[in-house]
Parts: sequence; C-alpha cells; structure tokens
Amino acid sequence: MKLDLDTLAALPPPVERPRFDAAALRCGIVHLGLGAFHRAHQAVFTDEAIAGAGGDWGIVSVSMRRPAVAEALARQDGLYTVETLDCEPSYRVIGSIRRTLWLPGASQAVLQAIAAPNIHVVTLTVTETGYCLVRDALDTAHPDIVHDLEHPRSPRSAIGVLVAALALRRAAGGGPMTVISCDNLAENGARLSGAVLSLASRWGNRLPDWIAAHVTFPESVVDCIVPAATEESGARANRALGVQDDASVQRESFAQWVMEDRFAGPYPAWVTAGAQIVPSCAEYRRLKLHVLNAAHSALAYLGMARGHERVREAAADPAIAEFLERMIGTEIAPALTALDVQGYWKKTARRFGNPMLDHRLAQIAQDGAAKLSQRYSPLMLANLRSGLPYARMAEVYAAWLRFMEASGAPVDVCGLADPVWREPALRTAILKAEP
Ligand code: CS2
Repeated sequence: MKLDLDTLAALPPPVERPRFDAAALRCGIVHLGLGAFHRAHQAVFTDEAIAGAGGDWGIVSVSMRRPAVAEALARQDGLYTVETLDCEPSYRVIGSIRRTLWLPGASQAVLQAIAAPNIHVVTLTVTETGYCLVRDALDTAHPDIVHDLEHPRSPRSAIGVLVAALALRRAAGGGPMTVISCDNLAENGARLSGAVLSLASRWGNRLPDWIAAHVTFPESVVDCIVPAATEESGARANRALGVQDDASVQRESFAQWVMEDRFAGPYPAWVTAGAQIVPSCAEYRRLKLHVLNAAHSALAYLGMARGHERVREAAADPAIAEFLERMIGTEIAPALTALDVQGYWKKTARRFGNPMLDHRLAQIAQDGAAKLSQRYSPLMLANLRSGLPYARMAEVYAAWLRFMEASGAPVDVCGLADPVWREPALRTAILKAEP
C-alpha cells in the first residue's frame, strides 16, 4: 500500500493530515526546484496557510533536472510526509503540492503552467548556482544560458523558463505575477530580476518593459535545516504511516520565511503560517547568510578535514567550536554592526547540536565556490577596507581549497568570479593559511 488520496484517511492518528480537501484544491503557485528543501519549507508554509485561511493555493512543483521525485509524487497524488526531528519525531502529510512536472520532459507544460491566469506566484529553490550568474550579472557563457539563447522556447535554466513563460503570459494577456527566490543569495530578488531582464532583452519586442511593469521579485530569506532524506529516515516515515511514501523528507522544527513586501498580486496567507512580510529583508539576510550559513560552511570544510561526518559532531569538536566562537566574535560580529550576532549565534549553535538530526557535512560542502562568495566574500572585502581582521574567514576558504584538492578537483583561483581572489591581501591570506 502506498500513500495517496485513497489511503490518506486511514493513516494512524498521530500522523497529521492536510486540514483541507487536497483533492479539490486548485493551483495558484508554480515552484521551480522540487528538492527536499521546497517540500520541507515553502510547501509546508503553504499547506498551513491553506488550512488556516483557504484559497486556491495549490502548488505545481517542477523538478528541474531529475524525474524521480516528480514521478514519485505523481504516483502519490502529490502527497508526502515531513518528519520533524525535535525531542520526539513527528509526522505530517502535506497536501499543498497538487501537480508535479519534470522540466526536461515537459517544458511546454511548465511554461503554460506559469502563463496560466490562475497562477499568481512563482517560487524558486534552484541553489546558488541555478541563477547562472557571474560577478552578479547573467553568465551568457553558462552552458544552460547558451542553450536557452539558442532554444528560447524549450529552456533548461530557471532564468530561461521564467523569461519564456513571462513572454507567453504577456501574449495571453496575463496579469501581474510575483516571483520569489528562496535561495541563500544576498538580495536574491534583485539578482533574479537582473538575470531575467537581461535574458528577456534578447527577446526584443520590449519584453523587459512588460516584465518591469507586471512582475515583482521580492527578496526573501528562508531558514530550515533539511538534511537529505536517507534510507533510515524514509523507513521511519513509512513505519509511522503504515504505508509506503517514496518522497518523504526530514527537517528540524524551526522554520523561518521572511519576505519583502513587494507583491504584484494576490498571495497565500503565509503570515498565518508564521511567515513574516517586512519592508526590508536586509537584517534577516545578513544574520542568516553571514552567521548560520557561514558557520555551516566552516563546519563542513574544517569538520571533514578533522574526520567528522555530521554537523553536530563537528560543532561539538572543541577546536572547531573555539574557532567558530572567535571567527564570529572578532570578524563577523564587528562587520555586522547593530545586529545581535551573539544572540543569533547562540540559538543557531543549539540548532546545530540537535541530536536527532543527521545533517551530513558533505551535503553542505557542495558548490563551495558559489556558497563562500555569498557567505564570506562581502565581509572579507568590508573588513579589509575598514581594517578589521579576516584571518579566520580566510582559513575557511583555505579549508575549502584543500577539500577540493583532496576530492581530485584542484581549483584555479584566478579563474573564479569571487572578488576575494582579485584582492592581493585576501588572496595571500587564503593561500598562506595553515591547516
Ligand atoms: C546549508 C543550508 O547546505 C548548505 O549549504 O548551509 O542548506 C542550510 O542548512 C539552510 O540554509 C538552513 O536554512
């Protein structure tokens, strides 16, 4: 027996079920990037918003690369379990994802979904590298962008999808739309809109003007620790449900979603689900990116070098704990003036220590060049200019370089877009840092 709309009603009582009629729900959102984070975060906020305030806010969720999750969810009528790992694990079936698509197999359906009049919001989790940026501008040499320039109507990148879909929406006389990046990039809304407008300018016909007049790209800050699902976490969910779920995810109980108040049209009652809609995300983003995410990357590279496998093990290593305390106290906090860095870090360190979470350092170590350039680079440049220390931040870059070397992929620092490599003092500090 598998999880689907037929088996939903018979799930054992401790398992929470959607508090709305999932079968009758219509869609109002398209999401690009059907990974575990989306299922554990935006889809849960949306599920809660629908339960609390109603509305046709089902999600059409698009898998950008691999078909497996889209197919598993399709077999399960879009239903899947979120396992929340606090003192006691708890299980909740989410009903907000109503339709799944696999971009390479259904690009026309994806574009039509975004252009449809019932869709008011597009959200994205396509990772730092999915924006195809180089030095903050669209990388027109990126293979996916090269492809999308040649085949604009069957795009491969998230940027290409948005541009083609917005062209279609305009042609259909479609209404305004809000596009929300949910990735860990500074000013993710402005970066996304810059990339979209830049690609749209290749379409001619004043498409950028139409986009500028009809589409907004609010900044958003997302936070929830979502270790990749494992065989064990899948088996725990199946045991709790008593039926098979091939798309379950695990996460911590904490979740935050802060959005800049710049909506072009209607959107779900996410605030009733605990999201914050604020005039500016800057302070939330600075703490999240330069404290939590920065510490995560440090734990990944320093921790793996010392033989650790999981975040909580690396965080409990006294040498690493002291390194983090000092880096945050003497290099990061002074750069983030007027923010309660120490208070935020205390709470974050507790989350990292969660004994129930098996968050693997190797997961965080992925895409290091893009992550470090967001998490550390702006602070290192700022500290260099204002005479503040940056040696420990440089050590994290050095640990990343050694990690790459050990994995057989040595890095040509001169070829990297991150501006730290173009500052001789920073480059020297990194290359000279001892293990
Ligand atoms: C992590 C993030 O994998 C990583 O790089 O730092 O995914 C982190 O777990 C989330 O941003 C927490 O909200």
